[in-house]
Amino acid sequence: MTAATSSMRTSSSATRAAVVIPAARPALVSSRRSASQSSRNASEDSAAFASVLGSIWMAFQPIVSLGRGGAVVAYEALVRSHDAALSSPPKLFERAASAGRRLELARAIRERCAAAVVELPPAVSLFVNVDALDLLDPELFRPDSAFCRSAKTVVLEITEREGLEQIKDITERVHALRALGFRIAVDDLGAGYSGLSSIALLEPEYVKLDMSLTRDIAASPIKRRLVSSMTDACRDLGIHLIAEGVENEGEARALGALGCDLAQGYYVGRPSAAFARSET
Ligand code: G
Ligand code: MN
Repeated sequence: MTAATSSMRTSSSATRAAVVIPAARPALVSSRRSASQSSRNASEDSAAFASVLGSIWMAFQPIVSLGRGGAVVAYEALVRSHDAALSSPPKLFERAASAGRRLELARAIRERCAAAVVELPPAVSLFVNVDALDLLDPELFRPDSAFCRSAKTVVLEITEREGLEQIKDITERVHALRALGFRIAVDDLGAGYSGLSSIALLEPEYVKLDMSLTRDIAASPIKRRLVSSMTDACRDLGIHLIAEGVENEGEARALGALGCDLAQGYYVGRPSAAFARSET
């Protein structure tokens, strides 16, 4: 087992008993469709949305250790669609939200991730993107689901963290996920929305640095200083830092020299349908 994958921190939260998760609050997860919409429209929607669900597939991008000769320690699961009109995840999620089926799409993605976990090489984890809204879905907490049965291998990357502030019992929900065996990552730290407070809120095992900090880091004293502060803080806190969007050797070397232990990006491997590292 690698250093990164064996390092599930024994936080106090991990040892707590599972808490009971209340049903999702309708105001945050309800469909946009009005109750008066005809059943004919509903069945048309249903058929159309089934084809959306049928179009999705998962790509996997490697996360490697910079210090250990580029060994793959994990993959991030990234949703893709065979439908050209839904080519990016935001388009796919917008389409699902407008049909009132966002949670259904997220569940389908998690099911595919659970199926992929069994194909992973030994001691390699799977990072799965989870929107703050998904933390309101009772299905995410159902211990006998295929996804929860894979929990020890899965790191939940919390995205769209603005929504976390609306979830009053977020701490209990994160404790419940840890009790199920999941680890937590804060995604895109340094992107538009400030994420520092979500490190305190979520006490993650991993933090992912947004690719805007990675880009041309060797030539930027300010970026190097910021990342150096983050590597120090993360080392003190027992958090693994992952640099995203590493596109060339210069960025990989600079990040490694600053003490960043893990990297993801086109330089180390493109997203691919198989768990194979595709060198660029
Ligand atoms: O928000 P998140 O970090 O989950 O987004 C990952 C996205 O970034 C994916 O869509 C992936 O295809 C893309 N990506 C992965 N590696 C790189 C990279 O090295 N450069 C750029 N520009 N994009 C990348
Ligand atoms: Mn992500």
